Amino acid sequence: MARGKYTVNEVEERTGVPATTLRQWERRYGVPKPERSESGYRLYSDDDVTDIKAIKAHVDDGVPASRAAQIVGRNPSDQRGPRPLCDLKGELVAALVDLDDGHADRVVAEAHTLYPVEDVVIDLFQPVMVELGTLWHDGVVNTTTEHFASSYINGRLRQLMSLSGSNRSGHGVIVACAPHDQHELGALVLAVLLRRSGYQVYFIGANTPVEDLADMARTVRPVAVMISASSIDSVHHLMNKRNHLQGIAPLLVLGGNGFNTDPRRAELVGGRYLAASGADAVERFHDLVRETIGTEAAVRR
Ligand code: B12
Repeated sequence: MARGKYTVNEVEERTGVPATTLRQWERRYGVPKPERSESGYRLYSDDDVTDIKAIKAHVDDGVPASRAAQIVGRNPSDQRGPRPLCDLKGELVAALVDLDDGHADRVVAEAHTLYPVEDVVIDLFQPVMVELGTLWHDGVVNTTTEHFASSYINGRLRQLMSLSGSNRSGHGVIVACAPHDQHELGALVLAVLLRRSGYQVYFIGANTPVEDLADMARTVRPVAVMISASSIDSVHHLMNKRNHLQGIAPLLVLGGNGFNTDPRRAELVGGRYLAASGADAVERFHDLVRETIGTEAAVRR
C-alpha cells in the first residue's frame, strides 16, 4: 500500500526544511526516501517526516548533514549503493569534453536506469551544462566543445520531450527564450518538466521575437506564455517590447538567470516570477493555473 501522502511543499511547511534541501539530502544521502506519484512527484510518508525532523535537529546542533543522515540510520557509508548523480555528472562532463558521445550515452543510460527522469534532468543534465558553459566562459574549452556538449544535452532533452508524449487535452503553454537569447537549455528543461506534468507544451526555443510570440498566442490560446531570459540584456529586450506582452495569455511567466538575480524585474516586464529552479517553478505553476482557471482538469499531478 502506498505510504507517501505529503507533497514536498507540505513537508517543507511541516519541517521547516526547504524543498531544495530535501531533494539534496535524498540525492546525496538517500534519506528521506519519498515514493513517486504516477506523474513523478515526490510523496513523503510519516516516517520520512520523522527522519527529516531528526536530521534537521542534528544539523541545528552543528552535526554535518552527511553524518546526521548516517545517524538516522538509512545510509551507512560502508554500504555500496547506486552511484550518486554527482559522480555521474563528473563522468558525463569528462565524456563530453573528450567529444566521446558513446561514453556519454553509457553514462546517461546508467542514470536513467537508476533515477527518475526529473532527477536526471535537474541533477545531471542541468549541472553538466552549467559546468560546460562555465568552462567555455572561462576559456578552458573552445566553442566547438561547448556546441558539441550543448547539442548532446539538447538532443537528450528533446528525446525526453517526445517520449513524454503530447497531451492535446492539457492546458497549452508556450515556452520560448527572450529575443537574442541563445541560452536554450533552461527553457528546454522547463518544457520537459511541464510536458511530464500533462501540459500541452509548445517549445519554441532560442531567440524568439516577441511580436511573433504574440501572434502565435492569438492562434493557440495557451493558458500561459513562459519566457526564459538568461541575461540582463535579455530582460531589457523584453522590457522594450512589453507592450506586445500585455494580455498575451492569462498567465505570463518569466524566469531564467536574468530574473533569478532580481525577481522584481518580472513585474517591470508585466509578468510573474515563480522560482529560480525549474522544478520549484513548475510546482508553483500548477497552483497558479488552478487559481487562474479554477479547475484542475487536464493537469495531471
Ligand atoms: C551554458 C551557458 C552558455 C551557452 C548556452 C548554450 C545553450 N545553447 O543553451 C553558450 C556558451 C552558448 C553561452 C553563451 C553566452 N553566454 Co552564457 N551561460 C551559460 C551558463 C554557464 C549555463 C546556462 C545553462 O545552460 N544552464 C542550465 C539550465 C538548465 O539552467 P538555467 O538556464 O538556469 O534554467 C533553469 C532555471 O533558471 C529555470 N528557468 C530558466 N528559464 C526559465 C523560464 C521560466 C518562465 C521559468 C519559470 C523558469 C526558468 O528553470 C531552468 C531549469 O531548472 C550560464 C551561467 C549559469 N551558471 O547559469 C551562462 C550565462 C547565462 N551566460 C552569460 C553570458 C554573458 C553569455 C554570452 C553573452 C557570452 C558572450 N560573451 O558571448 C553569450 C550569450 C549568447 C546569447 N546571445 O544568448 C551570462 C549572463 C550574464 C548576465 N547576468 O547578463 C551567464 C550568467 C554567465 C556569467 N556569469 O556571466 N552561454
